[in-house]
Amino acid sequence: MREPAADNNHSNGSSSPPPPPPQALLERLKDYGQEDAFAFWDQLSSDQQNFLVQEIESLDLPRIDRMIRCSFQSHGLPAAAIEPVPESFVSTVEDRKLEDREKWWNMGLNAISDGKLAVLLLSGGQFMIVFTSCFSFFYLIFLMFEFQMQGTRLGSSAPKGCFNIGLPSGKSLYQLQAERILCLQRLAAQSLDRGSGNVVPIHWYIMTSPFTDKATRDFFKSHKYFGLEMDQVTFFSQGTIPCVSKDGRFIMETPYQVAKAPDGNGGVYSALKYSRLLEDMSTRGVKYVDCYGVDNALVRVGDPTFLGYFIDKGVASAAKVVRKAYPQEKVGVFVRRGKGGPITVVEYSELDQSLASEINQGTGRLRYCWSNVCLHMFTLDFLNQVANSLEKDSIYHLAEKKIPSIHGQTFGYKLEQFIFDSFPYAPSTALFEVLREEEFAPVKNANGSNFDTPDSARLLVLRLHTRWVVAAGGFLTHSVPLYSTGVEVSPLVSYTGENLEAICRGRTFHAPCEITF
Ligand code: UD2
Repeated sequence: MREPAADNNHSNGSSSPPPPPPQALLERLKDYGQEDAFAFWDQLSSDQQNFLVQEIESLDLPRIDRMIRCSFQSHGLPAAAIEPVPESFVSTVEDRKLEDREKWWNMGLNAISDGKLAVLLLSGGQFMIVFTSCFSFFYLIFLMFEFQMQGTRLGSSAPKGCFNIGLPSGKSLYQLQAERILCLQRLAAQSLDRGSGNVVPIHWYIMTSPFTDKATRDFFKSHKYFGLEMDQVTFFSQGTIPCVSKDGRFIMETPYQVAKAPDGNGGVYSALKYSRLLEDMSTRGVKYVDCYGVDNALVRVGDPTFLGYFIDKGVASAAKVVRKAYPQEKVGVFVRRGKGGPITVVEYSELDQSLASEINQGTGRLRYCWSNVCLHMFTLDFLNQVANSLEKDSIYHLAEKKIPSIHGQTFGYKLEQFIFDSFPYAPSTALFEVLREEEFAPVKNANGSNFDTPDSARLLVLRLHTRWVVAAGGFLTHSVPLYSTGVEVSPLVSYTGENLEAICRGRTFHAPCEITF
Protein backbone atom coordinates (compact mmCIF):
# COMPACT_ATOMS: atom_id res chain seq x y z
CA MET A 1 0.00 0.00 0.00
CA ARG A 2 1.18 3.53 -0.79
CA GLU A 3 2.64 5.38 2.23
CA PRO A 4 0.63 8.57 2.78
CA ALA A 5 2.41 11.96 2.72
CA ALA A 6 3.24 13.19 6.22
CA ASP A 7 3.04 16.96 5.72
CA ASN A 8 0.03 18.20 7.55
CA ASN A 9 -1.87 21.02 5.89
CA HIS A 10 -4.22 21.04 8.88
CA SER A 11 -1.53 22.04 11.31
CA ASN A 12 0.40 24.67 9.35
CA GLY A 13 -1.87 27.39 10.56
CA SER A 14 -2.83 28.47 7.05
CA SER A 15 -5.77 26.14 6.44
CA SER A 16 -9.07 25.36 8.08
CA PRO A 17 -9.32 23.01 11.11
CA PRO A 18 -9.23 19.30 10.31
CA PRO A 19 -12.54 17.69 9.33
CA PRO A 20 -13.84 15.28 11.97
CA PRO A 21 -13.49 11.55 11.33
CA PRO A 22 -16.34 10.13 9.24
CA GLN A 23 -19.14 9.84 11.77
CA ALA A 24 -20.60 6.58 10.51
CA LEU A 25 -17.21 4.87 10.60
CA LEU A 26 -16.50 6.20 14.08
CA GLU A 27 -19.86 4.89 15.27
CA ARG A 28 -19.09 1.46 13.80
CA LEU A 29 -15.74 1.42 15.59
CA LYS A 30 -17.49 2.42 18.84
CA ASP A 31 -19.88 -0.53 18.42
CA TYR A 32 -16.86 -2.80 18.74
CA GLY A 33 -14.93 -0.75 21.32
CA GLN A 34 -12.21 0.14 18.76
CA GLU A 35 -12.72 3.91 18.49
CA ASP A 36 -9.17 4.53 19.75
CA ALA A 37 -8.04 3.79 16.21
CA PHE A 38 -9.02 7.40 15.49
CA ALA A 39 -7.21 8.82 18.56
CA PHE A 40 -4.61 10.72 16.50
CA TRP A 41 -7.00 11.91 13.81
CA ASP A 42 -6.41 15.63 14.44
CA GLN A 43 -2.68 15.24 14.03
CA LEU A 44 -2.79 13.45 10.67
CA SER A 45 -2.27 14.93 7.24
CA SER A 46 -5.23 14.56 4.89
CA ASP A 47 -3.36 11.80 3.05
CA GLN A 48 -2.87 9.95 6.31
CA GLN A 49 -6.52 10.47 7.26
CA ASN A 50 -7.58 8.96 3.93
CA PHE A 51 -5.21 6.09 4.49
CA LEU A 52 -6.68 5.42 7.93
CA VAL A 53 -10.25 5.58 6.63
CA GLN A 54 -9.42 3.07 3.89
CA GLU A 55 -7.61 0.89 6.39
CA ILE A 56 -10.62 0.75 8.73
CA GLU A 57 -13.10 0.32 5.87
CA SER A 58 -11.11 -2.67 4.63
CA LEU A 59 -11.58 -4.47 7.96
CA ASP A 60 -14.50 -6.86 8.38
CA LEU A 61 -15.26 -5.48 11.85
CA PRO A 62 -18.05 -7.89 12.89
CA ARG A 63 -15.90 -10.89 11.91
CA ILE A 64 -12.80 -9.54 13.63
CA ASP A 65 -14.79 -8.69 16.74
CA ARG A 66 -16.15 -12.25 16.86
CA MET A 67 -12.62 -13.65 16.50
CA ILE A 68 -11.33 -11.47 19.35
CA ARG A 69 -14.23 -12.25 21.68
CA CYS A 70 -14.29 -16.01 21.04
CA SER A 71 -10.50 -16.30 21.29
CA PHE A 72 -10.28 -14.32 24.55
CA GLN A 73 -13.13 -16.38 26.04
CA SER A 74 -11.58 -19.69 25.09
CA HIS A 75 -8.11 -18.49 26.22
CA GLY A 76 -9.42 -18.14 29.77
CA LEU A 77 -10.95 -21.62 29.95
CA PRO A 78 -9.11 -24.67 31.26
CA ALA A 79 -8.44 -26.99 28.31
CA ALA A 80 -9.66 -30.58 28.55
CA ALA A 81 -6.90 -32.89 29.76
CA ILE A 82 -4.88 -34.59 27.06
CA GLU A 83 -4.14 -38.25 26.57
CA PRO A 84 -1.59 -39.97 24.38
CA VAL A 85 -2.84 -41.21 21.02
CA PRO A 86 -3.47 -44.96 21.30
CA GLU A 87 -0.77 -46.91 19.43
CA SER A 88 -3.48 -48.64 17.41
CA PHE A 89 -4.31 -45.29 15.73
CA VAL A 90 -0.87 -45.10 14.16
CA SER A 91 0.36 -46.99 11.12
CA THR A 92 3.94 -47.58 12.23
CA VAL A 93 6.86 -48.23 9.91
CA GLU A 94 7.54 -51.62 11.47
CA ASP A 95 3.92 -52.74 11.08
CA ARG A 96 3.82 -52.13 7.35
CA LYS A 97 4.25 -55.03 4.94
CA LEU A 98 5.93 -54.75 1.57
CA GLU A 99 2.70 -55.69 -0.20
CA ASP A 100 0.83 -52.87 1.60
CA ARG A 101 3.46 -50.37 0.57
CA GLU A 102 3.30 -51.53 -3.04
CA LYS A 103 -0.49 -51.49 -3.04
CA TRP A 104 -0.61 -47.93 -1.61
CA TRP A 105 2.07 -46.66 -4.00
CA ASN A 106 0.06 -47.95 -6.98
CA MET A 107 -3.25 -46.66 -5.64
CA GLY A 108 -1.66 -43.26 -5.10
CA LEU A 109 -0.14 -43.11 -8.58
CA ASN A 110 -3.50 -44.08 -10.09
CA ALA A 111 -5.27 -41.27 -8.25
CA ILE A 112 -2.55 -38.84 -9.32
CA SER A 113 -2.78 -39.82 -12.96
CA ASP A 114 -6.55 -39.31 -12.79
CA GLY A 115 -6.00 -35.74 -11.57
CA LYS A 116 -7.49 -36.43 -8.13
CA LEU A 117 -4.58 -35.01 -6.12
CA ALA A 118 -3.70 -31.35 -5.60
CA VAL A 119 -0.72 -30.23 -3.56
CA LEU A 120 -0.98 -27.28 -1.23
CA LEU A 121 2.10 -25.46 0.02
CA LEU A 122 1.99 -23.30 3.13
CA SER A 123 4.44 -20.54 2.36
CA GLY A 124 3.02 -17.53 4.13
CA GLY A 125 3.86 -16.04 7.49
CA GLN A 126 5.51 -12.80 8.33
CA PHE A 127 9.17 -13.25 8.67
CA MET A 128 11.73 -13.99 6.09
CA ILE A 129 14.94 -15.53 7.32
CA VAL A 130 18.39 -14.20 6.60
CA PHE A 131 20.82 -17.08 6.42
CA THR A 132 24.34 -15.79 6.75
CA SER A 133 26.66 -18.66 6.03
CA CYS A 134 29.56 -18.55 3.57
CA PHE A 135 27.75 -20.59 0.95
CA SER A 136 24.87 -18.18 0.90
CA PHE A 137 26.86 -14.95 1.00
CA PHE A 138 26.82 -14.38 -2.76
CA TYR A 139 23.26 -15.58 -2.91
CA LEU A 140 22.35 -13.04 -0.26
CA ILE A 141 24.03 -10.25 -2.23
CA PHE A 142 22.00 -11.39 -5.24
CA LEU A 143 18.81 -11.36 -3.22
CA MET A 144 19.54 -7.94 -1.75
CA PHE A 145 20.15 -6.65 -5.25
CA GLU A 146 17.03 -8.36 -6.53
CA PHE A 147 14.89 -7.01 -3.71
CA GLN A 148 16.39 -3.56 -3.93
CA MET A 149 15.41 -3.56 -7.56
CA GLN A 150 11.92 -4.54 -6.55
CA GLY A 151 11.73 -1.84 -3.94
CA THR A 152 11.54 -4.31 -1.07
CA ARG A 153 13.10 -3.16 2.19
CA LEU A 154 16.84 -3.53 2.02
CA GLY A 155 18.10 -5.87 4.67
CA SER A 156 15.07 -8.13 4.56
CA SER A 157 15.50 -11.42 2.87
CA ALA A 158 13.53 -13.78 0.70
CA PRO A 159 10.66 -16.09 1.56
CA LYS A 160 12.02 -19.32 2.98
CA GLY A 161 11.23 -21.33 -0.16
CA CYS A 162 13.75 -19.26 -2.16
CA PHE A 163 16.63 -20.50 -0.05
CA ASN A 164 19.44 -22.52 -1.43
CA ILE A 165 20.47 -24.79 1.44
CA GLY A 166 23.88 -25.40 -0.12
CA LEU A 167 23.29 -28.63 -2.02
CA PRO A 168 25.73 -29.32 -4.87
CA SER A 169 23.00 -28.33 -7.34
CA GLY A 170 22.38 -25.00 -5.58
CA LYS A 171 18.62 -25.62 -5.87
CA SER A 172 16.19 -23.68 -3.73
CA LEU A 173 13.55 -25.37 -1.59
CA TYR A 174 10.92 -24.32 -4.15
CA GLN A 175 12.91 -25.93 -6.96
CA LEU A 176 13.33 -29.21 -5.06
CA GLN A 177 9.56 -29.31 -4.53
CA ALA A 178 8.73 -28.38 -8.14
CA GLU A 179 11.03 -31.10 -9.46
CA ARG A 180 9.48 -33.68 -7.15
CA ILE A 181 6.12 -32.77 -8.68
CA LEU A 182 7.55 -33.19 -12.17
CA CYS A 183 8.99 -36.57 -11.20
CA LEU A 184 5.64 -37.69 -9.76
CA GLN A 185 3.90 -36.76 -13.00
CA ARG A 186 6.39 -38.90 -14.91
CA LEU A 187 5.95 -41.84 -12.51
CA ALA A 188 2.17 -41.54 -12.76
CA ALA A 189 2.40 -41.58 -16.57
CA GLN A 190 4.74 -44.57 -16.54
CA SER A 191 2.50 -46.48 -14.14
CA LEU A 192 -0.28 -46.33 -16.70
CA ASP A 193 2.01 -46.77 -19.62
CA ARG A 194 0.82 -43.43 -20.93
CA GLY A 195 3.02 -40.71 -22.40
CA SER A 196 3.62 -38.01 -19.80
CA GLY A 197 1.56 -35.63 -21.95
CA ASN A 198 -1.52 -37.72 -21.14
CA VAL A 199 -1.38 -37.33 -17.40
CA VAL A 200 -3.35 -34.53 -15.81
CA PRO A 201 -0.73 -32.14 -14.37
CA ILE A 202 -0.67 -32.04 -10.58
CA HIS A 203 -2.05 -28.68 -9.55
CA TRP A 204 0.11 -26.78 -7.06
CA TYR A 205 -1.64 -24.26 -4.81
CA ILE A 206 0.81 -21.98 -3.02
CA MET A 207 -0.32 -19.95 -0.05
CA THR A 208 1.68 -16.79 0.46
CA SER A 209 1.03 -13.84 2.77
CA PRO A 210 0.99 -10.13 1.99
CA PHE A 211 4.60 -10.19 3.26
CA THR A 212 5.81 -12.98 0.94
CA ASP A 213 3.46 -12.84 -2.04
CA LYS A 214 5.30 -10.62 -4.51
CA ALA A 215 8.73 -12.06 -3.81
CA THR A 216 7.37 -15.59 -4.21
CA ARG A 217 5.61 -14.90 -7.51
CA ASP A 218 8.67 -13.07 -8.87
CA PHE A 219 10.95 -15.93 -7.87
CA PHE A 220 8.81 -18.45 -9.72
CA LYS A 221 8.57 -16.22 -12.77
CA SER A 222 12.30 -15.57 -12.90
CA HIS A 223 12.95 -19.33 -12.68
CA LYS A 224 10.37 -20.17 -15.35
CA TYR A 225 8.29 -22.12 -12.86
CA PHE A 226 11.13 -24.64 -12.60
CA GLY A 227 9.85 -26.49 -15.66
CA LEU A 228 6.22 -26.73 -14.53
CA GLU A 229 3.43 -25.32 -16.66
CA MET A 230 2.66 -21.79 -15.49
CA ASP A 231 -1.04 -22.56 -15.31
CA GLN A 232 -0.58 -25.53 -13.01
CA VAL A 233 0.53 -23.19 -10.24
CA THR A 234 -1.94 -20.98 -8.35
CA PHE A 235 -0.75 -18.44 -5.79
CA PHE A 236 -3.12 -17.07 -3.19
CA SER A 237 -2.55 -15.01 -0.10
CA GLN A 238 -3.56 -15.77 3.46
CA GLY A 239 -5.33 -13.06 5.43
CA THR A 240 -4.09 -10.77 8.16
CA ILE A 241 -5.75 -9.90 11.47
CA PRO A 242 -5.25 -6.81 13.64
CA CYS A 243 -2.94 -7.38 16.60
CA VAL A 244 -4.63 -6.53 19.86
CA SER A 245 -3.66 -5.37 23.34
CA LYS A 246 -4.40 -7.45 26.44
CA ASP A 247 -7.84 -5.79 26.62
CA GLY A 248 -8.68 -6.65 23.03
CA ARG A 249 -8.13 -3.23 21.42
CA PHE A 250 -6.35 -2.77 18.11
CA ILE A 251 -2.68 -1.90 18.46
CA MET A 252 -1.74 1.02 16.20
CA GLU A 253 1.53 0.50 14.34
CA THR A 254 1.53 4.18 13.34
CA PRO A 255 -1.04 6.90 14.12
CA TYR A 256 -2.86 5.99 10.88
CA GLN A 257 -2.17 2.25 10.56
CA VAL A 258 -3.44 -0.75 12.51
CA ALA A 259 -0.75 -3.34 13.35
CA LYS A 260 -1.66 -6.56 11.53
CA ALA A 261 -0.16 -10.02 11.31
CA PRO A 262 -0.86 -13.10 9.16
CA ASP A 263 -3.60 -15.32 10.57
CA GLY A 264 -1.34 -18.37 11.01
CA ASN A 265 -0.93 -21.34 8.68
CA GLY A 266 -4.48 -22.40 9.62
CA GLY A 267 -5.53 -19.22 7.80
CA VAL A 268 -5.34 -21.49 4.77
CA TYR A 269 -8.90 -22.71 5.35
CA SER A 270 -10.54 -19.31 5.12
CA ALA A 271 -8.11 -18.17 2.39
CA LEU A 272 -9.09 -21.17 0.24
CA LYS A 273 -12.74 -20.45 0.88
CA TYR A 274 -12.63 -16.71 0.20
CA SER A 275 -10.45 -17.08 -2.91
CA ARG A 276 -12.98 -19.64 -4.16
CA LEU A 277 -10.18 -22.15 -4.63
CA LEU A 278 -12.15 -25.02 -3.14
CA GLU A 279 -14.52 -24.60 -6.10
CA ASP A 280 -11.50 -24.38 -8.39
CA MET A 281 -10.25 -27.71 -7.03
CA SER A 282 -13.64 -29.28 -7.46
CA THR A 283 -13.85 -28.08 -11.08
CA ARG A 284 -10.50 -29.71 -11.76
CA GLY A 285 -11.74 -33.03 -10.37
CA VAL A 286 -9.53 -32.89 -7.28
CA LYS A 287 -10.59 -35.18 -4.42
CA TYR A 288 -7.52 -35.19 -2.17
CA VAL A 289 -5.26 -32.37 -1.03
CA ASP A 290 -1.71 -32.94 0.19
CA CYS A 291 -0.71 -30.04 2.39
CA TYR A 292 2.82 -29.31 3.64
CA GLY A 293 5.17 -26.67 5.06
CA VAL A 294 7.78 -25.00 2.90
CA ASP A 295 10.76 -25.56 5.14
CA ASN A 296 11.41 -29.29 4.94
CA ALA A 297 14.15 -30.15 2.45
CA LEU A 298 13.11 -33.82 2.39
CA VAL A 299 9.39 -33.28 1.88
CA ARG A 300 7.85 -35.93 -0.38
CA VAL A 301 5.37 -33.66 -2.09
CA GLY A 302 2.25 -35.63 -3.03
CA ASP A 303 3.69 -38.93 -1.75
CA PRO A 304 1.81 -41.72 -3.59
CA THR A 305 2.25 -44.17 -0.68
CA PHE A 306 0.69 -41.74 1.79
CA LEU A 307 -2.08 -40.94 -0.67
CA GLY A 308 -2.80 -44.62 -1.32
CA TYR A 309 -2.87 -45.31 2.43
CA PHE A 310 -5.24 -42.36 2.90
CA ILE A 311 -7.61 -43.58 0.19
CA ASP A 312 -7.42 -47.16 1.47
CA LYS A 313 -8.29 -46.05 5.01
CA GLY A 314 -11.18 -43.92 3.76
CA VAL A 315 -10.48 -41.18 6.30
CA ALA A 316 -11.15 -37.45 6.01
CA SER A 317 -7.77 -36.29 7.30
CA ALA A 318 -4.37 -37.78 7.96
CA ALA A 319 -0.94 -36.71 9.06
CA LYS A 320 2.53 -38.09 8.74
CA VAL A 321 4.24 -38.33 12.12
CA VAL A 322 7.76 -39.04 13.35
CA ARG A 323 8.84 -40.14 16.79
CA LYS A 324 9.75 -37.15 18.91
CA ALA A 325 13.52 -37.03 19.35
CA TYR A 326 13.69 -35.38 22.80
CA PRO A 327 11.21 -33.62 25.11
CA GLN A 328 12.13 -30.04 24.14
CA GLU A 329 12.11 -30.65 20.39
CA LYS A 330 10.16 -27.81 18.72
CA VAL A 331 7.45 -29.96 17.20
CA GLY A 332 3.79 -30.22 18.04
CA VAL A 333 2.59 -33.60 19.31
CA PHE A 334 -0.54 -35.51 18.43
CA VAL A 335 -2.79 -36.15 21.43
CA ARG A 336 -6.35 -37.00 22.27
CA ARG A 337 -8.22 -34.11 23.83
CA GLY A 338 -10.37 -35.49 26.69
CA LYS A 339 -11.14 -39.13 27.45
CA GLY A 340 -11.73 -40.84 24.11
CA GLY A 341 -11.88 -37.35 22.53
CA PRO A 342 -10.81 -36.30 19.06
CA ILE A 343 -7.25 -36.39 17.82
CA THR A 344 -5.53 -33.05 17.71
CA VAL A 345 -2.11 -31.47 18.03
CA VAL A 346 -0.72 -29.55 20.97
CA GLU A 347 1.84 -27.10 19.66
CA TYR A 348 5.28 -27.14 21.30
CA SER A 349 4.75 -23.61 22.58
CA GLU A 350 1.57 -24.71 24.40
CA LEU A 351 2.67 -28.09 25.83
CA ASP A 352 3.37 -28.21 29.54
CA GLN A 353 7.05 -29.13 29.98
CA SER A 354 6.33 -31.79 32.60
CA LEU A 355 3.92 -33.52 30.19
CA ALA A 356 6.47 -33.21 27.39
CA SER A 357 9.00 -35.14 29.49
CA GLU A 358 6.67 -37.91 30.73
CA ILE A 359 7.84 -41.42 29.92
CA ASN A 360 5.63 -44.36 29.08
CA GLN A 361 6.94 -46.92 31.57
CA GLY A 362 5.83 -49.82 29.37
CA THR A 363 7.81 -48.80 26.28
CA GLY A 364 10.44 -46.52 27.81
CA ARG A 365 9.55 -43.90 25.19
CA LEU A 366 8.12 -40.41 25.58
CA ARG A 367 4.43 -40.63 26.45
CA TYR A 368 3.60 -37.91 23.91
CA CYS A 369 5.85 -39.17 21.16
CA TRP A 370 4.00 -38.69 17.85
CA SER A 371 5.36 -35.51 16.38
CA ASN A 372 3.65 -33.33 13.87
CA VAL A 373 5.88 -32.54 10.90
CA CYS A 374 3.39 -30.42 8.97
CA LEU A 375 2.61 -33.10 6.35
CA HIS A 376 -1.15 -33.51 6.06
CA MET A 377 -3.69 -35.03 3.69
CA PHE A 378 -7.34 -33.99 3.49
CA THR A 379 -10.32 -34.86 1.35
CA LEU A 380 -11.72 -31.90 -0.52
CA ASP A 381 -15.11 -32.62 1.07
CA PHE A 382 -13.57 -32.18 4.50
CA LEU A 383 -11.86 -28.91 3.52
CA ASN A 384 -15.20 -27.54 2.38
CA GLN A 385 -16.82 -28.46 5.67
CA VAL A 386 -14.06 -27.41 8.03
CA ALA A 387 -13.60 -23.95 6.54
CA ASN A 388 -17.15 -23.18 7.69
CA SER A 389 -16.83 -24.86 11.09
CA LEU A 390 -13.62 -23.02 11.96
CA GLU A 391 -15.15 -19.73 10.91
CA LYS A 392 -18.28 -20.38 12.95
CA ASP A 393 -16.28 -21.13 16.11
CA SER A 394 -13.76 -18.33 15.43
CA ILE A 395 -11.26 -19.54 18.03
CA TYR A 396 -7.71 -18.40 17.43
CA HIS A 397 -4.51 -19.02 19.38
CA LEU A 398 -3.36 -15.88 21.14
CA ALA A 399 0.38 -15.61 20.62
CA GLU A 400 1.83 -13.15 23.07
CA LYS A 401 4.39 -10.99 21.28
CA LYS A 402 6.07 -7.61 21.28
CA ILE A 403 4.19 -5.79 18.53
CA PRO A 404 5.80 -2.78 16.79
CA SER A 405 3.57 0.15 17.70
CA ILE A 406 3.32 3.91 18.13
CA HIS A 407 4.86 3.35 21.58
CA GLY A 408 7.86 1.57 20.05
CA GLN A 409 6.68 -1.88 21.06
CA THR A 410 3.56 -3.04 22.85
CA PHE A 411 3.02 -6.39 24.53
CA GLY A 412 -0.07 -7.81 22.91
CA TYR A 413 -1.47 -10.70 20.95
CA LYS A 414 -1.31 -11.96 17.41
CA LEU A 415 -4.32 -14.09 16.54
CA GLU A 416 -3.43 -17.26 14.68
CA GLN A 417 -5.05 -20.46 13.57
CA PHE A 418 -2.93 -23.54 13.05
CA ILE A 419 -3.26 -25.93 10.16
CA PHE A 420 -3.89 -28.79 12.59
CA ASP A 421 -6.79 -26.99 14.32
CA SER A 422 -8.98 -28.75 11.77
CA PHE A 423 -8.27 -32.26 13.10
CA PRO A 424 -10.84 -32.23 15.94
CA TYR A 425 -13.54 -31.50 13.33
CA ALA A 426 -12.63 -34.51 11.19
CA PRO A 427 -14.96 -37.51 11.34
CA SER A 428 -11.88 -39.73 11.04
CA THR A 429 -8.14 -39.17 11.23
CA ALA A 430 -5.24 -41.50 10.53
CA LEU A 431 -1.61 -41.11 11.57
CA PHE A 432 1.13 -42.50 9.36
CA GLU A 433 4.60 -42.87 10.83
CA VAL A 434 7.55 -42.02 8.60
CA LEU A 435 11.27 -42.10 9.31
CA ARG A 436 12.68 -38.69 10.08
CA GLU A 437 15.93 -39.50 8.26
CA GLU A 438 13.87 -40.07 5.11
CA GLU A 439 11.29 -37.31 5.29
CA PHE A 440 12.10 -34.59 7.79
CA ALA A 441 14.92 -32.10 7.21
CA PRO A 442 13.61 -28.88 8.76
CA VAL A 443 15.14 -25.54 7.81
CA LYS A 444 14.13 -23.26 10.66
CA ASN A 445 17.20 -21.45 11.97
CA ALA A 446 20.22 -19.69 10.51
CA ASN A 447 23.50 -21.61 10.24
CA GLY A 448 25.40 -21.41 13.48
CA SER A 449 22.30 -22.31 15.49
CA ASN A 450 22.27 -25.66 17.23
CA PHE A 451 19.57 -27.36 15.16
CA ASP A 452 17.32 -27.26 12.09
CA THR A 453 19.64 -25.14 9.96
CA PRO A 454 20.31 -25.14 6.20
CA ASP A 455 23.55 -27.03 6.95
CA SER A 456 21.81 -29.77 8.97
CA ALA A 457 19.08 -30.09 6.32
CA ARG A 458 21.67 -30.34 3.54
CA LEU A 459 23.48 -33.15 5.35
CA LEU A 460 20.23 -35.04 5.86
CA VAL A 461 19.51 -34.84 2.12
CA LEU A 462 23.05 -35.89 1.15
CA ARG A 463 23.06 -38.82 3.59
CA LEU A 464 19.73 -40.16 2.34
CA HIS A 465 20.69 -39.80 -1.31
CA THR A 466 24.06 -41.40 -0.69
CA ARG A 467 22.26 -44.41 0.80
CA TRP A 468 20.05 -44.61 -2.30
CA VAL A 469 23.06 -44.53 -4.61
CA VAL A 470 24.96 -47.21 -2.67
CA ALA A 471 21.83 -49.40 -2.55
CA ALA A 472 21.58 -49.01 -6.34
CA GLY A 473 25.13 -50.35 -6.76
CA GLY A 474 27.04 -47.04 -6.98
CA PHE A 475 30.36 -46.14 -5.32
CA LEU A 476 31.59 -42.93 -3.75
CA THR A 477 34.92 -41.18 -3.45
CA HIS A 478 35.29 -38.03 -1.44
CA SER A 479 38.04 -35.57 -0.65
CA VAL A 480 36.33 -34.20 2.47
CA PRO A 481 35.13 -36.46 5.31
CA LEU A 482 32.06 -38.45 4.28
CA TYR A 483 30.11 -37.27 7.34
CA SER A 484 30.13 -33.76 5.89
CA THR A 485 29.40 -34.57 2.29
CA GLY A 486 27.63 -36.98 -0.02
CA VAL A 487 25.86 -37.13 -3.34
CA GLU A 488 22.64 -35.42 -4.29
CA VAL A 489 20.13 -37.16 -6.54
CA SER A 490 18.15 -34.78 -8.70
CA PRO A 491 14.42 -35.11 -7.98
CA LEU A 492 13.99 -35.25 -11.76
CA VAL A 493 15.82 -38.61 -11.69
CA SER A 494 14.30 -40.27 -8.65
CA TYR A 495 11.48 -39.48 -6.25
CA THR A 496 12.29 -41.89 -3.45
CA GLY A 497 15.36 -43.83 -4.55
CA GLU A 498 13.63 -45.78 -7.33
CA ASN A 499 14.99 -46.19 -10.87
CA LEU A 500 18.60 -45.52 -9.91
CA GLU A 501 20.24 -48.82 -10.92
CA ALA A 502 20.58 -47.89 -14.59
CA ILE A 503 22.45 -44.73 -13.68
CA CYS A 504 24.42 -45.88 -10.63
CA ARG A 505 25.31 -49.57 -10.89
CA GLY A 506 29.08 -49.95 -11.08
CA ARG A 507 29.72 -46.21 -11.36
CA THR A 508 31.83 -44.14 -9.00
CA PHE A 509 30.76 -40.63 -8.02
CA HIS A 510 33.06 -38.07 -6.47
CA ALA A 511 31.21 -36.34 -3.61
CA PRO A 512 29.91 -33.73 -3.38
CA CYS A 513 28.08 -33.86 -6.70
CA GLU A 514 24.60 -33.99 -8.15
CA ILE A 515 23.43 -37.05 -10.03
CA THR A 516 21.20 -36.04 -12.86
CA PHE A 517 20.21 -37.36 -16.28
C1 UD2 B 1 5.46 -26.17 12.61
C2 UD2 B 1 4.29 -26.88 13.27
C3 UD2 B 1 4.84 -27.66 14.46
C4 UD2 B 1 5.90 -28.63 14.01
C5 UD2 B 1 6.96 -27.97 13.13
C6 UD2 B 1 7.80 -29.02 12.43
C7 UD2 B 1 2.33 -25.49 12.88
C8 UD2 B 1 1.43 -24.45 13.42
N1 UD2 B 1 3.34 -25.88 13.70
O1 UD2 B 1 6.02 -25.32 13.60
O2 UD2 B 1 3.81 -28.35 15.14
O3 UD2 B 1 5.33 -29.67 13.36
O4 UD2 B 1 6.39 -27.11 12.12
O5 UD2 B 1 8.67 -28.48 11.55
O6 UD2 B 1 2.14 -25.98 11.77
N2 UD2 B 1 3.11 -20.52 7.68
C9 UD2 B 1 2.19 -19.87 6.89
N3 UD2 B 1 1.51 -18.83 7.45
C10 UD2 B 1 1.70 -18.39 8.72
C11 UD2 B 1 2.65 -19.06 9.52
C12 UD2 B 1 3.35 -20.12 8.97
O7 UD2 B 1 1.98 -20.24 5.73
O8 UD2 B 1 1.04 -17.44 9.15
C13 UD2 B 1 3.82 -21.67 7.10
C14 UD2 B 1 5.32 -21.50 7.09
O9 UD2 B 1 5.72 -20.83 5.90
C15 UD2 B 1 5.78 -22.93 7.14
C16 UD2 B 1 4.70 -23.64 7.96
O10 UD2 B 1 3.56 -22.80 7.91
O11 UD2 B 1 5.79 -23.51 5.86
C17 UD2 B 1 5.12 -23.90 9.40
O12 UD2 B 1 5.20 -22.66 10.02
P1 UD2 B 1 6.31 -22.29 11.10
O13 UD2 B 1 7.67 -22.50 10.53
O14 UD2 B 1 5.97 -20.97 11.65
O15 UD2 B 1 5.99 -23.37 12.18
P2 UD2 B 1 6.92 -24.04 13.27
O16 UD2 B 1 8.21 -24.49 12.77
O17 UD2 B 1 6.93 -23.17 14.45
